[in-house]
Amino acid sequence: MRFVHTSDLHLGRKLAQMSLERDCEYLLDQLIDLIKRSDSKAVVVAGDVYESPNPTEAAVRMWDRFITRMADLGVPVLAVSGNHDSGARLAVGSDLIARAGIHIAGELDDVLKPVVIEGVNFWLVPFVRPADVRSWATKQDLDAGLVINYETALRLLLDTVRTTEEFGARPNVCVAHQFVTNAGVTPERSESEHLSLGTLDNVDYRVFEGFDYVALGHIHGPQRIGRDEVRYAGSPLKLSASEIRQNKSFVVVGIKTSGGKTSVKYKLVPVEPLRDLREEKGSVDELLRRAGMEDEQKREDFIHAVVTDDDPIDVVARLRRAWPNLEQVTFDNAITRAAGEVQVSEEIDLEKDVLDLFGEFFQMQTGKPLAKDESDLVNAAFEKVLTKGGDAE
Ligand SMILES: [Mn+2]
Repeated sequence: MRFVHTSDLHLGRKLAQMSLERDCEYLLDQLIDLIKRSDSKAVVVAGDVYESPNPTEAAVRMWDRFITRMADLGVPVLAVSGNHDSGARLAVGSDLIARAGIHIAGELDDVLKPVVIEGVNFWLVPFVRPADVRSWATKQDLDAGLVINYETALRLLLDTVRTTEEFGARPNVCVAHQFVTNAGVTPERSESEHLSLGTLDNVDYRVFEGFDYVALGHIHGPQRIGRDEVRYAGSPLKLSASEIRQNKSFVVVGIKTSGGKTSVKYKLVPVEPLRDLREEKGSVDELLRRAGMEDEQKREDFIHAVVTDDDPIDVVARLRRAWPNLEQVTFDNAITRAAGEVQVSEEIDLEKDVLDLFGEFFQMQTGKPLAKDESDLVNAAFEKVLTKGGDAE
């Protein structure tokens, strides 16, 4: 059987204060096309359906339309709540809509019964904190110290799954939304994931031992963790500047059983964004020239501009006229380079001439000395201020 694995849709998220609604619709259309084209029998959404536990109305409508279209197609949806979602709100009416093939796990109770599709078990594990597992665990488990952090909490849950009769009966897919690592090595991360501080929330990939495929959500860059079959699909949209260089994709997973042996194949299918998020670096003149050569659609992209001029004027307004969806402007010039090398003397010599002091400050800020016309200007300004001050006394 074949299915598509995606995650981290973050419906309702904005980029540079602009709605991504059209972008999300465009990508959900692509997802549905891919499901049809690949003859997939299910679609997995591994958490962070929404950007927020209180999603916008537009986001709820989008998800509603998506699951309705999937139900009409007769292709089951297997979704879990992520750390951005409210499990209870995402899973509202889940027992009812499960009858239409839409399976949404938002609470721990959903974990212990698999959804069986075409002879494959899907175990849906919503994002859980150790405290959730502690209130679910038996007193014996707790006394034995089995739930002390994210890893031990998840291990207890999955150990329980592994001892079920169903687990031994069919190939097993686990759907989860956690921070999974290999021997404590941090995977490629991006700033839009909102991970908690520290590393106590990480879970070693070995807790998924015995599962034929682990469909993960949470990390936004597509990657395997520890083995090929433990995989982050990544977010299909670039959600922050830190994701500019990621290749966004959906995963098509194939599971085959013959002679009692299960084999898993997977393929990454690139996602084409409606509007890309890309970095453009150069002087303002260069950037404007480049923008002028782009067609109308390309100029709709989100632009992260890195400006190299030392004395740029009115940059944001000028760039926004060329690229209306300017995401952010940062600078890589003499000023920012000097900022890393600033040395502040411990004492300021107040005996020094005020123009000399200003000259030093200017050099610290810009990395170059005052030019003749600049120092004339500053001199004139100081003269004016200092004389006026004298008058006031
Ligand atoms: Mn996420």
